[in-house]
Amino acid sequence: MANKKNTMRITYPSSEKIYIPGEINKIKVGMRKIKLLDTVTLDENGEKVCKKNNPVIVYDTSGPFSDPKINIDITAGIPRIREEWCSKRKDIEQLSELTSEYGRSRLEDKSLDAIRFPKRHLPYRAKEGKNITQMYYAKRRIITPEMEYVAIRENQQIEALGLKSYITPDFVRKEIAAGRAIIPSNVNHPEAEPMIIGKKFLVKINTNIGNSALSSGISEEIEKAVWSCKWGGDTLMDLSTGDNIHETREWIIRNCPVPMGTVPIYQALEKVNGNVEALSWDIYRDTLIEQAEQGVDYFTIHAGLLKSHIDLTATRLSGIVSRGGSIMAKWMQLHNEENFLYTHFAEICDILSRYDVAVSIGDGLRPGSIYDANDAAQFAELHAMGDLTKIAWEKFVQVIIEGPGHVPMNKIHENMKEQQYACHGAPFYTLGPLTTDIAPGYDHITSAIGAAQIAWHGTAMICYVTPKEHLGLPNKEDVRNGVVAYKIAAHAADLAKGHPGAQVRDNALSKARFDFRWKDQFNLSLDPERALQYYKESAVTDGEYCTMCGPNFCAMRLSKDLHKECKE
Ligand code: IRN
Ligand code: FE2
Repeated sequence: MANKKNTMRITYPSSEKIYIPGEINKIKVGMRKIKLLDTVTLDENGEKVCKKNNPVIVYDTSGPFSDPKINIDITAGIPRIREEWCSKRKDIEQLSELTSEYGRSRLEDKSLDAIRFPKRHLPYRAKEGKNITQMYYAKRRIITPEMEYVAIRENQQIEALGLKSYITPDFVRKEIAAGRAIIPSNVNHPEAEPMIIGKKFLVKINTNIGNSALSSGISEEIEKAVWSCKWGGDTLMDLSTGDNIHETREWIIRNCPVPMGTVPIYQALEKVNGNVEALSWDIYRDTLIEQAEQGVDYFTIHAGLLKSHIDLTATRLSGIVSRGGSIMAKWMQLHNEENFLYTHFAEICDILSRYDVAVSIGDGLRPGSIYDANDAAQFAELHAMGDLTKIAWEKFVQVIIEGPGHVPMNKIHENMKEQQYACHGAPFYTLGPLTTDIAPGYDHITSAIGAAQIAWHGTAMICYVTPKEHLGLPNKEDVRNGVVAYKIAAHAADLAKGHPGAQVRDNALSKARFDFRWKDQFNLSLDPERALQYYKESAVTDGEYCTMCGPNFCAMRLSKDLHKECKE
Protein backbone atom coordinates (compact mmCIF):
# COMPACT_ATOMS: atom_id res chain seq x y z
CA MET A 1 0.00 0.00 0.00
CA ALA A 2 2.73 2.46 0.97
CA ASN A 3 3.93 2.89 -2.59
CA LYS A 4 0.49 4.12 -3.52
CA LYS A 5 1.10 7.46 -1.80
CA ASN A 6 0.29 10.60 -3.76
CA THR A 7 -0.52 8.78 -6.95
CA MET A 8 -4.26 9.28 -7.06
CA ARG A 9 -4.83 12.65 -8.61
CA ILE A 10 -7.63 14.08 -10.66
CA THR A 11 -6.91 16.87 -13.12
CA TYR A 12 -9.23 18.75 -15.44
CA PRO A 13 -7.88 20.98 -18.21
CA SER A 14 -7.80 24.75 -17.64
CA SER A 15 -9.49 24.28 -14.29
CA GLU A 16 -8.84 25.55 -10.82
CA LYS A 17 -10.17 24.23 -7.52
CA ILE A 18 -11.91 27.00 -5.59
CA TYR A 19 -13.68 27.10 -2.24
CA ILE A 20 -16.79 29.13 -1.42
CA PRO A 21 -17.16 29.99 2.29
CA GLY A 22 -20.43 29.58 4.20
CA GLU A 23 -22.25 32.43 5.92
CA ILE A 24 -23.94 30.59 8.77
CA ASN A 25 -21.45 27.83 9.50
CA LYS A 26 -17.68 27.53 9.25
CA ILE A 27 -17.60 25.62 5.98
CA LYS A 28 -15.98 25.89 2.56
CA VAL A 29 -17.49 24.30 -0.49
CA GLY A 30 -15.19 22.97 -3.21
CA MET A 31 -16.11 23.89 -6.78
CA ARG A 32 -14.32 23.82 -10.14
CA LYS A 33 -13.59 27.00 -12.03
CA ILE A 34 -13.06 26.55 -15.77
CA LYS A 35 -11.06 29.40 -17.21
CA LEU A 36 -11.85 30.54 -20.76
CA LEU A 37 -9.93 32.27 -23.54
CA ASP A 38 -10.84 35.72 -24.89
CA THR A 39 -13.13 36.08 -27.87
CA VAL A 40 -11.05 37.67 -30.63
CA THR A 41 -12.65 39.64 -33.48
CA LEU A 42 -11.35 42.17 -36.00
CA ASP A 43 -12.61 45.76 -36.03
CA GLU A 44 -13.19 47.94 -39.16
CA ASN A 45 -9.46 48.65 -39.44
CA GLY A 46 -8.56 45.01 -39.25
CA GLU A 47 -7.22 45.41 -35.69
CA LYS A 48 -7.71 42.55 -33.21
CA VAL A 49 -10.29 43.18 -30.48
CA CYS A 50 -10.23 40.91 -27.42
CA LYS A 51 -13.30 40.42 -25.24
CA LYS A 52 -13.06 38.59 -21.93
CA ASN A 53 -15.17 35.52 -21.30
CA ASN A 54 -16.14 34.91 -17.69
CA PRO A 55 -14.94 31.63 -16.18
CA VAL A 56 -17.61 29.01 -15.62
CA ILE A 57 -17.94 27.48 -12.16
CA VAL A 58 -19.18 23.91 -12.12
CA TYR A 59 -20.31 21.37 -9.54
CA ASP A 60 -17.36 19.25 -8.47
CA THR A 61 -17.49 15.66 -7.24
CA SER A 62 -13.74 15.06 -7.21
CA GLY A 63 -13.14 16.16 -3.60
CA PRO A 64 -9.52 16.64 -2.49
CA PHE A 65 -8.23 14.54 -5.38
CA SER A 66 -8.37 17.58 -7.66
CA ASP A 67 -6.79 19.99 -5.17
CA PRO A 68 -3.04 20.11 -5.79
CA LYS A 69 -2.56 21.75 -2.38
CA ILE A 70 -3.81 18.68 -0.54
CA ASN A 71 -1.42 15.84 0.00
CA ILE A 72 -3.18 12.56 -0.78
CA ASP A 73 -1.99 9.52 1.12
CA ILE A 74 -4.49 6.70 0.84
CA THR A 75 -2.93 4.92 3.81
CA ALA A 76 -4.02 7.85 6.00
CA GLY A 77 -7.31 8.59 4.24
CA ILE A 78 -8.50 11.91 2.82
CA PRO A 79 -9.29 14.93 5.06
CA ARG A 80 -12.25 14.42 7.39
CA ILE A 81 -14.08 17.62 6.58
CA ARG A 82 -17.23 16.85 8.58
CA GLU A 83 -15.51 15.54 11.69
CA GLU A 84 -15.60 18.83 13.56
CA TRP A 85 -19.23 19.52 12.66
CA CYS A 86 -20.24 16.11 13.95
CA SER A 87 -18.12 15.93 17.09
CA LYS A 88 -19.42 19.36 18.16
CA ARG A 89 -22.92 17.96 18.40
CA LYS A 90 -23.64 17.25 22.02
CA ASP A 91 -26.00 14.42 21.19
CA ILE A 92 -23.17 12.21 19.90
CA GLU A 93 -20.85 9.80 21.72
CA GLN A 94 -17.67 8.11 20.56
CA LEU A 95 -17.48 4.39 21.26
CA SER A 96 -14.52 2.81 23.01
CA GLU A 97 -14.72 -0.27 20.79
CA LEU A 98 -16.80 -1.58 17.91
CA THR A 99 -20.19 -2.88 18.91
CA SER A 100 -20.70 -5.23 15.98
CA GLU A 101 -19.48 -8.72 16.67
CA TYR A 102 -18.23 -9.26 13.17
CA GLY A 103 -16.34 -5.96 13.05
CA ARG A 104 -14.62 -6.79 16.33
CA SER A 105 -13.67 -10.29 15.23
CA ARG A 106 -12.06 -8.89 12.07
CA LEU A 107 -10.05 -6.45 14.17
CA GLU A 108 -8.83 -9.19 16.48
CA ASP A 109 -7.79 -11.43 13.57
CA LYS A 110 -4.03 -10.83 13.32
CA SER A 111 -3.82 -12.59 9.95
CA LEU A 112 -5.63 -9.57 8.46
CA ASP A 113 -3.02 -7.06 9.62
CA ALA A 114 -1.39 -6.81 6.20
CA ILE A 115 -4.57 -5.68 4.47
CA ARG A 116 -6.06 -3.63 7.28
CA PHE A 117 -6.44 0.12 6.91
CA PRO A 118 -3.64 1.40 9.19
CA LYS A 119 -5.39 4.26 10.92
CA ARG A 120 -8.37 3.14 13.00
CA HIS A 121 -11.05 5.61 14.00
CA LEU A 122 -13.44 4.67 16.73
CA PRO A 123 -17.00 5.15 15.57
CA TYR A 124 -19.52 7.72 16.71
CA ARG A 125 -23.24 7.28 17.21
CA ALA A 126 -26.14 9.11 18.82
CA LYS A 127 -26.33 8.91 22.57
CA GLU A 128 -29.03 6.59 23.87
CA GLY A 129 -32.43 8.13 23.22
CA LYS A 130 -31.04 10.88 20.96
CA ASN A 131 -31.65 11.35 17.28
CA ILE A 132 -29.03 12.86 14.98
CA THR A 133 -30.45 12.56 11.49
CA GLN A 134 -30.61 15.48 9.10
CA MET A 135 -34.37 15.00 8.99
CA TYR A 136 -34.58 15.28 12.77
CA TYR A 137 -32.57 18.51 12.81
CA ALA A 138 -34.58 19.86 9.87
CA LYS A 139 -37.86 19.25 11.66
CA ARG A 140 -36.45 21.05 14.69
CA ARG A 141 -35.65 24.01 12.42
CA ILE A 142 -31.90 23.61 12.80
CA ILE A 143 -29.83 24.47 9.73
CA THR A 144 -26.89 22.09 9.89
CA PRO A 145 -23.56 22.74 8.17
CA GLU A 146 -24.53 19.94 5.76
CA MET A 147 -27.67 21.87 4.73
CA GLU A 148 -25.81 25.10 4.15
CA TYR A 149 -23.10 23.22 2.27
CA VAL A 150 -25.51 21.73 -0.25
CA ALA A 151 -27.32 25.05 -0.71
CA ILE A 152 -24.04 26.68 -1.74
CA ARG A 153 -23.08 23.71 -3.86
CA GLU A 154 -26.32 23.68 -5.85
CA ASN A 155 -26.14 27.38 -6.55
CA GLN A 156 -22.75 28.42 -7.77
CA GLN A 157 -23.69 29.03 -11.38
CA ILE A 158 -26.44 31.43 -10.50
CA GLU A 159 -24.45 33.29 -7.83
CA ALA A 160 -21.71 33.78 -10.41
CA LEU A 161 -24.26 35.59 -12.55
CA GLY A 162 -25.04 37.87 -9.63
CA LEU A 163 -28.57 36.50 -9.34
CA LYS A 164 -30.36 35.05 -6.33
CA SER A 165 -31.69 31.53 -6.39
CA TYR A 166 -34.55 30.05 -4.39
CA ILE A 167 -32.20 27.35 -3.09
CA THR A 168 -31.31 28.80 0.31
CA PRO A 169 -30.18 26.84 3.38
CA ASP A 170 -33.68 27.20 4.80
CA PHE A 171 -35.22 25.92 1.57
CA VAL A 172 -32.97 22.87 1.86
CA ARG A 173 -34.04 22.41 5.46
CA LYS A 174 -37.73 22.51 4.55
CA GLU A 175 -37.33 19.94 1.77
CA ILE A 176 -35.54 17.58 4.15
CA ALA A 177 -38.08 18.10 6.91
CA ALA A 178 -40.86 17.22 4.44
CA GLY A 179 -39.04 14.06 3.36
CA ARG A 180 -38.79 15.31 -0.22
CA ALA A 181 -34.98 15.35 -0.10
CA ILE A 182 -32.16 13.68 1.79
CA ILE A 183 -28.52 14.38 2.61
CA PRO A 184 -26.86 10.98 3.12
CA SER A 185 -24.39 11.70 5.90
CA ASN A 186 -23.36 8.96 8.28
CA VAL A 187 -21.48 10.51 11.22
CA ASN A 188 -18.80 7.90 10.57
CA HIS A 189 -18.08 9.08 7.05
CA PRO A 190 -16.73 12.57 7.74
CA GLU A 191 -14.65 12.39 4.54
CA ALA A 192 -17.78 12.79 2.40
CA GLU A 193 -18.76 16.19 1.01
CA PRO A 194 -22.47 16.75 1.66
CA MET A 195 -24.78 16.41 -1.35
CA ILE A 196 -28.55 16.46 -1.64
CA ILE A 197 -30.95 14.09 -3.37
CA GLY A 198 -34.37 15.57 -4.08
CA LYS A 199 -36.48 16.52 -7.06
CA LYS A 200 -36.05 20.27 -6.57
CA PHE A 201 -32.27 19.94 -6.76
CA LEU A 202 -29.76 18.94 -9.42
CA VAL A 203 -30.36 15.39 -10.61
CA LYS A 204 -27.70 13.12 -9.10
CA ILE A 205 -26.10 9.98 -10.43
CA ASN A 206 -24.97 6.87 -8.59
CA THR A 207 -22.28 4.51 -9.81
CA ASN A 208 -21.57 0.98 -8.66
CA ILE A 209 -18.16 -0.57 -8.00
CA GLY A 210 -16.86 -3.77 -6.54
CA ASN A 211 -19.07 -6.62 -7.47
CA SER A 212 -16.75 -9.55 -7.94
CA ALA A 213 -16.07 -12.80 -6.19
CA LEU A 214 -12.71 -12.80 -7.97
CA SER A 215 -11.91 -9.62 -6.14
CA SER A 216 -9.37 -7.15 -7.45
CA GLY A 217 -6.87 -5.64 -5.01
CA ILE A 218 -7.67 -2.90 -2.55
CA SER A 219 -5.84 -0.11 -4.34
CA GLU A 220 -7.64 -1.04 -7.58
CA GLU A 221 -10.93 -0.65 -5.75
CA ILE A 222 -9.94 2.82 -4.51
CA GLU A 223 -8.81 3.74 -8.01
CA LYS A 224 -12.25 2.75 -9.30
CA ALA A 225 -13.91 4.97 -6.71
CA VAL A 226 -11.67 7.92 -7.63
CA TRP A 227 -12.34 7.27 -11.31
CA SER A 228 -16.10 7.45 -10.73
CA CYS A 229 -15.67 10.75 -8.83
CA LYS A 230 -13.53 12.13 -11.63
CA TRP A 231 -16.26 11.73 -14.24
CA GLY A 232 -18.95 13.12 -11.96
CA GLY A 233 -20.45 10.29 -9.94
CA ASP A 234 -22.38 11.88 -7.04
CA THR A 235 -22.61 8.74 -4.91
CA LEU A 236 -20.96 5.38 -5.04
CA MET A 237 -22.26 1.96 -4.14
CA ASP A 238 -19.85 -0.77 -3.13
CA LEU A 239 -21.48 -4.00 -4.23
CA SER A 240 -18.46 -6.18 -3.46
CA THR A 241 -19.17 -9.79 -2.69
CA GLY A 242 -15.66 -11.26 -2.58
CA ASP A 243 -13.25 -11.97 0.27
CA ASN A 244 -12.31 -9.26 2.73
CA ILE A 245 -15.37 -7.10 2.04
CA HIS A 246 -14.96 -5.48 5.44
CA GLU A 247 -11.35 -4.42 4.93
CA THR A 248 -11.87 -3.32 1.33
CA ARG A 249 -14.83 -1.19 2.35
CA GLU A 250 -12.80 0.48 5.10
CA TRP A 251 -10.14 1.55 2.59
CA ILE A 252 -12.75 2.87 0.17
CA ILE A 253 -14.73 4.83 2.77
CA ARG A 254 -11.61 6.42 4.24
CA ASN A 255 -10.73 7.67 0.76
CA CYS A 256 -14.19 8.45 -0.58
CA PRO A 257 -15.32 12.09 -0.94
CA VAL A 258 -18.89 11.15 -1.95
CA PRO A 259 -21.55 9.32 0.07
CA MET A 260 -21.26 5.56 -0.14
CA GLY A 261 -24.04 2.99 -0.22
CA THR A 262 -24.19 -0.79 0.11
CA VAL A 263 -26.68 -3.63 -0.01
CA PRO A 264 -26.07 -5.24 3.42
CA ILE A 265 -27.94 -8.45 2.52
CA TYR A 266 -25.07 -9.30 0.15
CA GLN A 267 -22.55 -9.35 2.99
CA ALA A 268 -24.98 -11.09 5.32
CA LEU A 269 -25.26 -13.84 2.71
CA GLU A 270 -21.45 -14.08 2.49
CA LYS A 271 -21.36 -14.61 6.23
CA VAL A 272 -23.51 -17.73 5.86
CA ASN A 273 -21.48 -18.92 2.87
CA GLY A 274 -24.21 -18.22 0.37
CA ASN A 275 -26.76 -20.43 2.11
CA VAL A 276 -29.98 -18.39 1.87
CA GLU A 277 -31.82 -20.61 4.34
CA ALA A 278 -29.25 -19.80 7.04
CA LEU A 279 -29.84 -16.04 6.78
CA SER A 280 -31.36 -14.58 9.91
CA TRP A 281 -32.34 -11.28 11.45
CA ASP A 282 -29.46 -11.54 13.95
CA ILE A 283 -26.82 -11.87 11.25
CA TYR A 284 -28.42 -9.09 9.27
CA ARG A 285 -28.66 -6.74 12.23
CA ASP A 286 -25.01 -7.27 13.12
CA THR A 287 -24.10 -6.51 9.48
CA LEU A 288 -26.07 -3.26 9.59
CA ILE A 289 -24.25 -2.16 12.73
CA GLU A 290 -20.87 -3.21 11.34
CA GLN A 291 -21.38 -1.16 8.18
CA ALA A 292 -22.95 1.80 9.99
CA GLU A 293 -19.89 1.94 12.28
CA GLN A 294 -17.61 1.95 9.25
CA GLY A 295 -19.47 4.89 7.72
CA VAL A 296 -21.78 3.59 4.99
CA ASP A 297 -24.16 6.46 4.21
CA TYR A 298 -27.15 4.59 2.80
CA PHE A 299 -28.37 1.02 2.74
CA THR A 300 -30.42 -0.64 0.03
CA ILE A 301 -32.94 -2.70 1.98
CA HIS A 302 -35.39 -4.90 0.08
CA ALA A 303 -38.10 -4.63 2.73
CA GLY A 304 -41.10 -3.91 0.51
CA LEU A 305 -41.16 -7.30 -1.19
CA LEU A 306 -43.82 -9.23 0.71
CA LYS A 307 -44.67 -12.91 0.70
CA SER A 308 -48.01 -12.20 -0.95
CA HIS A 309 -46.27 -10.43 -3.84
CA ILE A 310 -44.34 -13.45 -5.02
CA ASP A 311 -47.33 -15.07 -6.74
CA LEU A 312 -47.84 -11.89 -8.74
CA THR A 313 -44.56 -12.57 -10.55
CA ALA A 314 -45.81 -15.91 -11.95
CA THR A 315 -47.14 -14.32 -15.12
CA ARG A 316 -43.99 -12.32 -15.74
CA LEU A 317 -41.69 -12.73 -18.69
CA SER A 318 -38.54 -12.31 -16.61
CA GLY A 319 -39.54 -13.07 -13.02
CA ILE A 320 -37.46 -11.47 -10.27
CA VAL A 321 -34.28 -9.82 -11.58
CA SER A 322 -33.12 -8.06 -8.42
CA ARG A 323 -30.34 -9.87 -6.57
CA GLY A 324 -31.53 -8.73 -3.15
CA GLY A 325 -35.14 -9.37 -4.17
CA SER A 326 -34.47 -12.92 -5.27
CA ILE A 327 -32.52 -13.67 -2.06
CA MET A 328 -35.44 -12.49 0.07
CA ALA A 329 -38.04 -14.27 -2.08
CA LYS A 330 -36.13 -17.51 -1.72
CA TRP A 331 -35.77 -17.01 2.03
CA MET A 332 -39.52 -16.48 2.39
CA GLN A 333 -40.25 -19.57 0.36
CA LEU A 334 -37.81 -21.75 2.33
CA HIS A 335 -39.08 -20.55 5.70
CA ASN A 336 -42.68 -19.94 4.71
CA GLU A 337 -42.46 -16.68 6.66
CA GLU A 338 -42.85 -12.98 5.93
CA ASN A 339 -39.76 -11.03 4.78
CA PHE A 340 -37.71 -10.38 7.95
CA LEU A 341 -36.62 -7.02 6.58
CA TYR A 342 -40.29 -6.03 6.58
CA THR A 343 -41.18 -7.46 9.98
CA HIS A 344 -38.08 -5.88 11.59
CA PHE A 345 -38.24 -2.61 9.71
CA ALA A 346 -38.88 -0.43 12.77
CA GLU A 347 -35.83 -1.95 14.52
CA ILE A 348 -33.79 -1.38 11.38
CA CYS A 349 -34.77 2.28 11.47
CA ASP A 350 -33.83 2.55 15.15
CA ILE A 351 -30.34 1.38 14.24
CA LEU A 352 -30.05 3.64 11.18
CA SER A 353 -31.15 6.74 13.07
CA ARG A 354 -28.27 6.45 15.54
CA TYR A 355 -25.70 7.00 12.79
CA ASP A 356 -27.85 8.89 10.29
CA VAL A 357 -27.69 6.17 7.69
CA ALA A 358 -30.38 6.75 5.05
CA VAL A 359 -32.52 3.89 3.79
CA SER A 360 -32.87 3.29 0.08
CA ILE A 361 -35.85 0.95 -0.01
CA GLY A 362 -34.87 -1.68 -2.59
CA ASP A 363 -37.08 -2.60 -5.52
CA GLY A 364 -36.90 -6.37 -5.37
CA LEU A 365 -39.71 -6.61 -7.90
CA ARG A 366 -38.53 -4.09 -10.47
CA PRO A 367 -39.40 -5.18 -14.01
CA GLY A 368 -36.53 -6.88 -15.81
CA SER A 369 -38.05 -6.52 -19.26
CA ILE A 370 -40.25 -4.14 -21.24
CA TYR A 371 -42.99 -6.79 -21.07
CA ASP A 372 -43.11 -6.66 -17.24
CA ALA A 373 -43.07 -2.86 -16.84
CA ASN A 374 -45.59 -1.29 -14.42
CA ASP A 375 -47.18 -4.65 -13.65
CA ALA A 376 -49.14 -5.68 -10.56
CA ALA A 377 -46.10 -7.10 -8.74
CA GLN A 378 -44.07 -3.91 -9.21
CA PHE A 379 -46.84 -1.62 -8.03
CA ALA A 380 -47.85 -3.85 -5.10
CA GLU A 381 -44.28 -3.60 -3.82
CA LEU A 382 -44.26 0.15 -4.46
CA HIS A 383 -47.24 0.59 -2.14
CA ALA A 384 -45.60 -1.50 0.58
CA MET A 385 -42.56 0.77 0.20
CA GLY A 386 -44.85 3.72 0.85
CA ASP A 387 -46.00 2.17 4.15
CA LEU A 388 -42.39 1.59 5.15
CA THR A 389 -41.54 5.19 4.32
CA LYS A 390 -43.97 6.34 7.01
CA ILE A 391 -42.38 4.03 9.59
CA ALA A 392 -38.93 5.40 8.75
CA TRP A 393 -40.09 9.01 8.90
CA GLU A 394 -41.60 8.47 12.34
CA LYS A 395 -38.04 7.76 13.44
CA PHE A 396 -36.65 10.62 11.33
CA VAL A 397 -34.73 8.21 9.09
CA GLN A 398 -34.10 9.70 5.65
CA VAL A 399 -35.68 7.68 2.84
CA ILE A 400 -35.27 7.23 -0.90
CA ILE A 401 -37.21 4.73 -3.02
CA GLU A 402 -35.55 2.53 -5.61
CA GLY A 403 -37.19 2.03 -8.98
CA PRO A 404 -36.78 0.24 -12.32
CA GLY A 405 -35.36 -1.32 -14.38
CA HIS A 406 -36.93 -1.76 -17.82
CA VAL A 407 -39.80 0.60 -18.77
CA PRO A 408 -40.88 1.77 -22.25
CA MET A 409 -41.11 5.54 -22.68
CA ASN A 410 -44.91 5.62 -22.70
CA LYS A 411 -45.03 4.06 -19.21
CA ILE A 412 -42.38 6.21 -17.53
CA HIS A 413 -44.63 9.06 -16.49
CA GLU A 414 -47.22 6.70 -15.02
CA ASN A 415 -44.48 4.99 -12.96
CA MET A 416 -43.23 8.32 -11.63
CA LYS A 417 -46.72 9.48 -10.70
CA GLU A 418 -47.50 6.23 -8.93
CA GLN A 419 -44.24 6.42 -6.94
CA GLN A 420 -44.85 9.97 -5.75
CA TYR A 421 -48.42 9.10 -4.78
CA ALA A 422 -47.65 5.76 -3.09
CA CYS A 423 -44.50 6.97 -1.30
CA HIS A 424 -45.76 10.34 -0.07
CA GLY A 425 -43.28 12.42 -2.08
CA ALA A 426 -40.12 10.57 -0.97
CA PRO A 427 -37.33 10.90 -3.57
CA PHE A 428 -37.26 8.34 -6.37
CA TYR A 429 -33.96 6.68 -7.34
CA THR A 430 -34.10 4.56 -10.49
CA LEU A 431 -31.86 2.14 -12.34
CA GLY A 432 -32.20 3.65 -15.82
CA PRO A 433 -34.84 2.62 -16.85
CA LEU A 434 -33.91 0.86 -20.07
CA THR A 435 -36.42 1.88 -22.72
CA THR A 436 -35.88 -1.18 -24.92
CA ASP A 437 -34.43 -4.66 -24.43
CA ILE A 438 -32.83 -5.15 -27.84
CA ALA A 439 -29.43 -3.50 -27.51
CA PRO A 440 -27.05 -5.43 -25.25
CA GLY A 441 -23.68 -3.71 -25.53
CA TYR A 442 -25.40 -0.31 -25.65
CA ASP A 443 -27.51 -0.39 -22.50
CA HIS A 444 -25.90 2.81 -21.21
CA ILE A 445 -27.80 4.40 -24.12
CA THR A 446 -31.09 2.46 -23.90
CA SER A 447 -31.17 3.38 -20.22
CA ALA A 448 -29.89 6.96 -20.39
CA ILE A 449 -32.90 7.72 -22.59
CA GLY A 450 -35.23 6.46 -19.87
CA ALA A 451 -33.17 8.06 -17.09
CA ALA A 452 -33.38 11.49 -18.75
CA GLN A 453 -37.15 11.19 -19.06
CA ILE A 454 -37.85 9.89 -15.59
CA ALA A 455 -35.51 12.52 -14.10
CA TRP A 456 -37.35 15.22 -16.01
CA HIS A 457 -40.58 13.95 -14.44
CA GLY A 458 -39.04 14.20 -10.96
CA THR A 459 -36.69 11.31 -10.23
CA ALA A 460 -33.99 12.68 -7.95
CA MET A 461 -31.15 10.25 -8.57
CA ILE A 462 -30.39 7.87 -11.42
CA CYS A 463 -28.25 4.77 -11.02
CA TYR A 464 -25.88 4.38 -13.93
CA VAL A 465 -25.85 1.45 -16.32
CA THR A 466 -22.70 0.62 -18.29
CA PRO A 467 -22.36 -0.85 -21.81
CA LYS A 468 -21.58 -4.18 -20.12
CA GLU A 469 -25.01 -4.44 -18.47
CA HIS A 470 -26.38 -8.00 -18.86
CA LEU A 471 -23.00 -9.05 -20.29
CA GLY A 472 -20.20 -8.85 -17.74
CA LEU A 473 -18.23 -6.80 -15.24
CA PRO A 474 -17.54 -3.26 -16.48
CA ASN A 475 -13.92 -2.18 -16.95
CA LYS A 476 -12.64 1.38 -16.50
CA GLU A 477 -13.67 2.49 -19.97
CA ASP A 478 -17.19 1.09 -19.46
CA VAL A 479 -17.46 3.00 -16.19
CA ARG A 480 -16.41 6.21 -17.94
CA ASN A 481 -18.96 5.67 -20.74
CA GLY A 482 -21.68 4.85 -18.23
CA VAL A 483 -21.00 7.83 -15.99
CA VAL A 484 -20.84 10.29 -18.87
CA ALA A 485 -24.06 8.90 -20.41
CA TYR A 486 -25.74 9.50 -17.05
CA LYS A 487 -24.26 12.98 -16.61
CA ILE A 488 -25.87 13.77 -19.97
CA ALA A 489 -29.23 12.36 -18.86
CA ALA A 490 -29.09 14.23 -15.53
CA HIS A 491 -28.08 17.53 -17.09
CA ALA A 492 -30.69 17.24 -19.85
CA ALA A 493 -33.28 16.82 -17.09
CA ASP A 494 -31.86 19.77 -15.11
CA LEU A 495 -32.26 21.97 -18.18
CA ALA A 496 -35.80 20.75 -18.83
CA LYS A 497 -36.74 21.32 -15.18
CA GLY A 498 -35.24 24.82 -15.27
CA HIS A 499 -32.79 24.29 -12.41
CA PRO A 500 -31.34 27.73 -11.58
CA GLY A 501 -28.19 28.30 -13.58
CA ALA A 502 -28.14 24.90 -15.26
CA GLN A 503 -27.87 26.49 -18.70
CA VAL A 504 -24.83 28.63 -17.95
CA ARG A 505 -22.45 25.90 -19.03
CA ASP A 506 -24.40 25.15 -22.23
CA ASN A 507 -24.38 28.81 -23.19
CA ALA A 508 -20.66 29.13 -22.53
CA LEU A 509 -19.88 26.02 -24.55
CA SER A 510 -22.08 27.09 -27.45
CA LYS A 511 -20.44 30.50 -27.53
CA ALA A 512 -17.02 28.88 -27.54
CA ARG A 513 -18.13 26.66 -30.40
CA PHE A 514 -19.45 29.62 -32.37
CA ASP A 515 -16.23 31.56 -31.73
CA PHE A 516 -14.12 28.57 -32.83
CA ARG A 517 -12.47 28.59 -29.41
CA TRP A 518 -11.87 24.86 -29.69
CA LYS A 519 -9.98 24.48 -26.42
CA ASP A 520 -12.77 26.16 -24.47
CA GLN A 521 -15.31 23.93 -26.18
CA PHE A 522 -13.39 20.86 -25.00
CA ASN A 523 -12.63 22.18 -21.53
CA LEU A 524 -16.28 22.99 -20.87
CA SER A 525 -17.45 19.56 -21.96
CA LEU A 526 -18.27 16.56 -19.78
CA ASP A 527 -15.38 14.58 -21.25
CA PRO A 528 -12.70 17.01 -22.44
CA GLU A 529 -10.23 14.22 -23.10
CA ARG A 530 -12.46 12.45 -25.58
CA ALA A 531 -13.52 15.66 -27.33
CA LEU A 532 -9.87 16.61 -27.83
CA GLN A 533 -8.93 13.12 -28.95
CA TYR A 534 -11.68 13.01 -31.62
CA TYR A 535 -10.75 16.49 -32.83
CA LYS A 536 -7.10 15.55 -33.13
CA GLU A 537 -7.87 12.31 -34.96
CA SER A 538 -9.09 14.40 -37.89
CA ALA A 539 -6.36 16.94 -38.46
CA VAL A 540 -7.48 20.47 -39.30
CA THR A 541 -5.37 23.32 -40.62
CA ASP A 542 -6.63 26.77 -39.67
CA GLY A 543 -9.04 25.96 -36.85
CA GLU A 544 -11.96 27.87 -38.37
CA TYR A 545 -13.88 24.70 -39.16
CA CYS A 546 -13.74 20.98 -38.44
CA THR A 547 -13.48 17.99 -40.73
CA MET A 548 -17.15 17.14 -40.29
CA CYS A 549 -18.29 19.73 -42.89
CA GLY A 550 -15.00 21.05 -44.24
CA PRO A 551 -14.13 24.73 -44.87
CA ASN A 552 -16.76 25.56 -47.48
CA PHE A 553 -19.72 23.97 -45.77
CA CYS A 554 -19.16 25.07 -42.17
CA ALA A 555 -22.50 26.61 -41.19
CA MET A 556 -21.02 28.40 -38.19
CA ARG A 557 -18.34 29.99 -40.33
CA LEU A 558 -20.86 31.12 -42.97
CA SER A 559 -23.23 32.37 -40.31
CA LYS A 560 -20.45 34.39 -38.70
CA ASP A 561 -19.70 36.09 -42.02
CA LEU A 562 -23.39 36.85 -42.30
CA HIS A 563 -23.41 38.43 -38.82
CA LYS A 564 -20.45 40.59 -39.79
CA GLU A 565 -22.09 41.79 -43.01
CA CYS A 566 -25.32 42.63 -41.20
CA LYS A 567 -23.40 44.71 -38.66
CA GLU A 568 -21.56 46.57 -41.38
C1 IRN B 1 -31.22 1.45 -8.05
C2 IRN B 1 -32.53 1.52 -8.32
N1 IRN B 1 -33.03 0.30 -8.34
C3 IRN B 1 -32.01 -0.54 -8.06
N2 IRN B 1 -30.90 0.17 -7.88
C4 IRN B 1 -29.56 -0.34 -7.54
O1 IRN B 1 -29.40 -1.72 -7.84
C5 IRN B 1 -29.30 -0.28 -6.07
O2 IRN B 1 -29.00 1.01 -5.63
C6 IRN B 1 -28.12 -1.20 -5.91
O3 IRN B 1 -26.93 -0.57 -6.35
C7 IRN B 1 -28.52 -2.30 -6.86
C8 IRN B 1 -29.22 -3.37 -6.09
O4 IRN B 1 -29.46 -4.39 -6.92
P1 IRN B 1 -30.42 -5.60 -6.57
O5 IRN B 1 -29.88 -6.30 -5.35
O6 IRN B 1 -31.80 -5.05 -6.32
O7 IRN B 1 -30.29 -6.41 -7.80
FE1 FE2 C 1 -31.90 -5.70 -16.95
